[in-house]
Amino acid sequence: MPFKRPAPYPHRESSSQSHSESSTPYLPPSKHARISTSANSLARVKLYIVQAKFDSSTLSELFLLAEKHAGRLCRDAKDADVIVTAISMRRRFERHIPWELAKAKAVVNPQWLRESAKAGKPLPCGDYAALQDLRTPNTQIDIPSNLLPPDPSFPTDIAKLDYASRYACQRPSPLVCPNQSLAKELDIMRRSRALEGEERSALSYARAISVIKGAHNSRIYGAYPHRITSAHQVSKLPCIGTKIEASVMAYTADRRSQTETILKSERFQALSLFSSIYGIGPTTARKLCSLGLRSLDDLEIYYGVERASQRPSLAQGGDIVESNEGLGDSWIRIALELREDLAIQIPRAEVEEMSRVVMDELDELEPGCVSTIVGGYRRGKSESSDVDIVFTHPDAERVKGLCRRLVRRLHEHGMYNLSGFHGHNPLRNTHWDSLEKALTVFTLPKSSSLHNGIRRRLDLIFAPPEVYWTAVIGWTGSIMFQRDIRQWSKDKLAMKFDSSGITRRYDSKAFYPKTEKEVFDLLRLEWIDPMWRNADV
Ligand code: DCP
Ligand code: MG
Repeated sequence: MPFKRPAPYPHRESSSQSHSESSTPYLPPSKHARISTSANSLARVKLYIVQAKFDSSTLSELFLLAEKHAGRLCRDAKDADVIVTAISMRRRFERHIPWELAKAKAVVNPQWLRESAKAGKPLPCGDYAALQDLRTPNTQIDIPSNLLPPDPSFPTDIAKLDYASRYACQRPSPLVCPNQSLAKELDIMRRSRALEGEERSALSYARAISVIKGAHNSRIYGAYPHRITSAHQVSKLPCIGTKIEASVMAYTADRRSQTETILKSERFQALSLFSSIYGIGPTTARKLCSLGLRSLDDLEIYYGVERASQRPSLAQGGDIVESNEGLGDSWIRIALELREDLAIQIPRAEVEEMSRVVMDELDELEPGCVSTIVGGYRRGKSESSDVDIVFTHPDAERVKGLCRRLVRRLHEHGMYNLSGFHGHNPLRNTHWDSLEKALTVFTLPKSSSLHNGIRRRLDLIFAPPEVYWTAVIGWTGSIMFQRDIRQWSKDKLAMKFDSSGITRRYDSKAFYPKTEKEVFDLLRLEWIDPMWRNADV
């Protein structure tokens, strides 16, 4: 349900408002914007929130904050001192607020409101400026509108999707489906097969999970409930063989987990633990197990890692590693050191902040780039295990080598600890494209309001403009969704799809759809919004 904007707050500004400067200078991003705020009083600030690009939960969070802390929530941007927006591109912003007006206001990202509310006073707006063009007025690049995010994003016509399709890219898969506990149960079985190197079996489970994630519609289950309760329902689903069907039935009969034995197994626990370390895949995990290792202590001794208290911390701005392939054991030692940080999930606000910080650096290096945060974040996950961002520039020539330059710059500015260019990631063996990319470990700088010192995994992917949207689709995932786009393209259209482009198989002719929707059109697929692409658990 769309979030309803509350009625504007009554104007609490008093006529005796002081215009004295606050001890923290409250600097608008634009020279033209002069905001009268008395010392430390957020309650005097008049706010306007541009609703575009916010999801409903963020919007309700912001309205609640504004209602509680700000002086007034304006109906019209021209009455406001501060405009809060998630939009960062001028072209797109201008669809909502005239540019002349924007130049006279402080235009900030939502973090400004969160932090100001926390601080109980308006923080300097300049640190939270939302629009690149207001910060760098001399670097105007004409970005073709097709590279900007769709606004509003094209609605998904759920009724047109096919719940019983064999392909995840034809089914609407929500983040959490009515059969989520069953999907999780099957995912334990999938993981145990994957850890044991039984890839075909693991894929069958992944496929069954994606079918269950997508098949939550009344046409299959009856009006209510949408939970699988009978063998008859299961028999209507595609891609579920007799063995998995038996597991599904056993689970649905009494909802008792069949996976206790797996979870209790010492081997499963050790393999899961080892493969949770970045860079260790199932094969290495099994090798370590066969050497009799079972715990982290075992692993640390085996790799000669010092105890946590004695370990030297990876210095800020550590080495740039051109590829982790030749690193062998030292890569694992580094990964062990990072383990605790990388296990902490990243909230959406921090994902956005990381993207903003990186984009600012990139803008200094090469003005006019555009980017999309992809991966689980784009599919609506409240927390992510890493941050994936796809970048491009309207001028394809400028994309070449940009990844390396950006990583160097982040390194110089002390924002990352380690980076591998095109490094082989054993966990991502099914998703390797020819795009320039850097798999980095990043830390928000101290100047960031969300600085917390936690090292985060950050994947930077650079695509030429003509394949920007295929890259965005491939990296948005989920894994089974994009895997089935590839399968569908091959089976039905004799085309090859991956993040680096779409080609016709028989003559290798390349296609360059101009928007994300055009990719779906070209592949003769109904449009599915990223929120409905959660075909994995
Ligand atoms: N991907 C893929 N095949 C893989 C791994 C990844 O197609 N084997 C694609 C789809 C993923 C995207 O790349 O959605 C990003 O991969 P992540 O591993 O970062 O996974 P997510 O972002 O989906 O989830 P999270 O990072 O929160 O774990
Ligand atoms: Mg991710």
